[in-house]
Amino acid sequence: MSIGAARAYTNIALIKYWGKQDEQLILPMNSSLSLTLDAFYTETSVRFTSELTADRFYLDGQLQNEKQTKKVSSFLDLIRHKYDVPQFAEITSNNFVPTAAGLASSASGLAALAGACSAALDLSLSPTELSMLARRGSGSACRSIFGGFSEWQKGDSDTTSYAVQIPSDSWEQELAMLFILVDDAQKDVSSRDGMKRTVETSVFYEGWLTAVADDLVSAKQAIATKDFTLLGETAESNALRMHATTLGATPPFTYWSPDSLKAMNLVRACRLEGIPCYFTMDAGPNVKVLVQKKDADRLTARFAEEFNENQLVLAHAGPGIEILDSERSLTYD
Ligand code: 2P0
Repeated sequence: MSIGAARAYTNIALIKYWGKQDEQLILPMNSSLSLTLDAFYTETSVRFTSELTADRFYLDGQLQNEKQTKKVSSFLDLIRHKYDVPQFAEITSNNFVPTAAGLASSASGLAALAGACSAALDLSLSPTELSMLARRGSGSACRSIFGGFSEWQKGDSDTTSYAVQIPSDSWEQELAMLFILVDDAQKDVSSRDGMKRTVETSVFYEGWLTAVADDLVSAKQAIATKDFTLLGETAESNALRMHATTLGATPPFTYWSPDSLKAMNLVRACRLEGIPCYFTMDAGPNVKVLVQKKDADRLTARFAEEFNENQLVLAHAGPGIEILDSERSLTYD
């Protein structure tokens, strides 16, 4: 019997991953760049045992059904195949989020799972190898291996596509991100389905690929020179470009809801009022606002005038993956 456990924090992309060149290997069409955050994380323990005849997955204390276990089991199948492991596993995973507003993240979840498997099987992987492995579970998970800023270099094969930490002289410690949790009245399009539809059908996808390469250069320059305005403007434009591709898909779709627009407009108003801040959005209606730590309280107070306080969560830069004492983690059962 082998046991391992890990904690991984979620990350939010400032330059988005949007589209795959290889769906099986999860190789992206473009490189991306993210900030790992402290406010949302997942702790996962994995126990491989010959007592089981199928994987058993507990999420936040609830035993998951076969459909809910599929993504985890597919990842474990990969591990079993790659490392010649015959056993099934019991997986216990807990998402630590400040509210119950659907903020569970595949980035933190699959990164923690990869770390727990690596610990359980004593694989002695380097951070780069762990990033490659986490990528096979969920693309964005490869960036959560590292704290602070990380860049997922797209590569063109299983061993050339992984994240690296971006040197920043700890500049990320001066930044914060305010999450605006927005109700979603629409039917969800998963990020996996959304990016696939966009790559295959969007008349704007070529434009995205051209723009994102330049945006990445600008974002890295901004980090190197600690230029908050350049980083914020680049991230906001990049998010809008990603979301523009969904309107050019067949059938068209959008992740925006009326309250997403309200939050975006409030960010623009805050800038005019003298609070430098910039928004980004992912495959859902929530809006995330990049701000300097020194302005975070003012920004939060301004948003509290227009949104409920329980819709607002302030996050700061977070650490990379941590391997946990597996005995401790098993007490979450
Ligand atoms: C990102 N997103 O860079 C982008 C921006 C959503 C929008 O990575 O199919 O859950 O498992 O590789 O990592 C969400 O996609 O997708 C994502 P898969 P994943 O953060």
